[in-house]
Amino acid sequence: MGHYYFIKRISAALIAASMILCACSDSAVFAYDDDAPSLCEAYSDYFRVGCAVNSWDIENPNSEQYKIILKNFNTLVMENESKPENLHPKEDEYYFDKFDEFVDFCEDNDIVVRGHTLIWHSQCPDWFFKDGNEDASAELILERIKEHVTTIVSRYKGRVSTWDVVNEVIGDDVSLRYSNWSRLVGDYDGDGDKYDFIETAFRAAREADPDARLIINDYSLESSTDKAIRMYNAVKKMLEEGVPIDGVGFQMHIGKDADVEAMRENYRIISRLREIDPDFLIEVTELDVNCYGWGQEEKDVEITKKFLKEFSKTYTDVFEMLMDLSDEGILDSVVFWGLHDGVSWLNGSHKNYPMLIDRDMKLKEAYFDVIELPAERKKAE
Ligand code: 9MR
Repeated sequence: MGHYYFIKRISAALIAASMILCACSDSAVFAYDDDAPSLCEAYSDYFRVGCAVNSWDIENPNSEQYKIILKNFNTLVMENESKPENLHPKEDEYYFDKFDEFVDFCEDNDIVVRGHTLIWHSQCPDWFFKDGNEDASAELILERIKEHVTTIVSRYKGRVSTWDVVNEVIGDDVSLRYSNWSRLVGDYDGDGDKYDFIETAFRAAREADPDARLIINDYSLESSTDKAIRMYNAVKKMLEEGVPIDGVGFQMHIGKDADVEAMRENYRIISRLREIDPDFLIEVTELDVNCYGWGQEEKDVEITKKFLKEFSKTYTDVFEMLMDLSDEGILDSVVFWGLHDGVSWLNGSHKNYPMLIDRDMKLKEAYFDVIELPAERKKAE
C-alpha cells in the first residue's frame, strides 16, 4: 500500500471511529477520485469484478457513477433493462436500444458483458403464456422460447460473453419452481422431469452463439445445502443429456451475519459438476450484504463500530473464499448487485448499507479491507 493510501486509510479509520452513527460516511475517499484504488485492478490475478448498472449510469462521462464504473469494474450487467419485459414486451416487438447502447459502452471500454436474463418467472410478459384467452400449449411456448432466445442471443453474438439463460428455476421449497414455464411446458419430452423449458432455452442459446458462456443463475445456493444439492442434481441430469450448461451463477444476496465457512461446502457441492464437465464454472452474479436480519426494522439496526467490523469481516471472508475458488480455477467473475448503497434494491423497505461504496459514493472501511486481500495473500505466499 502506497504512502498516499496509508494516510487516507488512517484518516478513514479515524473518521469511521468518530462516526459510529453513520455507516455511509466512514471514509474520506470518494470512489470516483482519480487516485482512489480500483477493485478490479486489485483482483486482476483472481477474477473480473463487476456490478449491475442502469442505462442512466453510463450516459454522462462527467457523472460520478460513470467514473466509478470505469475505475472499478471490468464486467457489467444491466440491473433491469435486459430482462424479458423490457427487451421483448410483446410477441412481435423487441426493444434493443438500451441494451445496444450498454453493449457498445462495454465494448468501447473493454468491459465484459453479462446478459441478465433470458428466461425468468418474474419481469416476464404474460403473452408468452397465452394463446388468445387460453393458456398457450407446451409446443407454442417452446417455440416462443426458441424464437426469443435465438433473436436476442444471435443479435449480440460474440459481444455478450455470458448469459444468465434461466434465472431462479429452483423454488423456495427446493423443488423445480412452480411457474408458468414449468406448469405449462411440463415434461414435454416424457423423460420424467420438467426441465424441458430450461433445456430448450440452453440449446437455443448455444446454437445462436456457440462461444457465449451459458449460466443457470439462482439465489440461496450458498446458504441452503438442500438447494445446492437440488441444483447439482438438476444440472447433472441435464449435462448428462447433453444440455449445454456452462456454469451455475451464485447470486450471493447474503446477510451481514452469513456463515461464510458453511458457504464453502455449498460451493463444493456445485463444484462437483466438474466430474461431468471438467470446464464447468461458477460465477458470483449478484453480490451484496444485507444489513438487516429476517424481520428486523430500521430501529433494530444500530450502526456501531462493532457493526462495521462485522460487516467488513463478512465481506473479507467472502472474498477470501472467492479467491480460493479462483485458485481452483472454477471462478473468474464476481459481480455486485448495484453500484453503491443509495441505489441498491435492498433499500426497498428500509435504508440499507449493503455495498462497499456508501450512498455519498465514499469508500467504506470494508472496501479498503477487501481491496488489500490479494496483495496480503501474495505477501504470505
Ligand atoms: O434489482 C432488481 C430490482 O430493481 C427489480 O425491481 C427486481 C424485480 O424483480 O429485480 C431486481 O433484481 C433481481 C435480479 O434480477 C434477480 N435476482 C434478484 C435480484 C434482486 O431482487
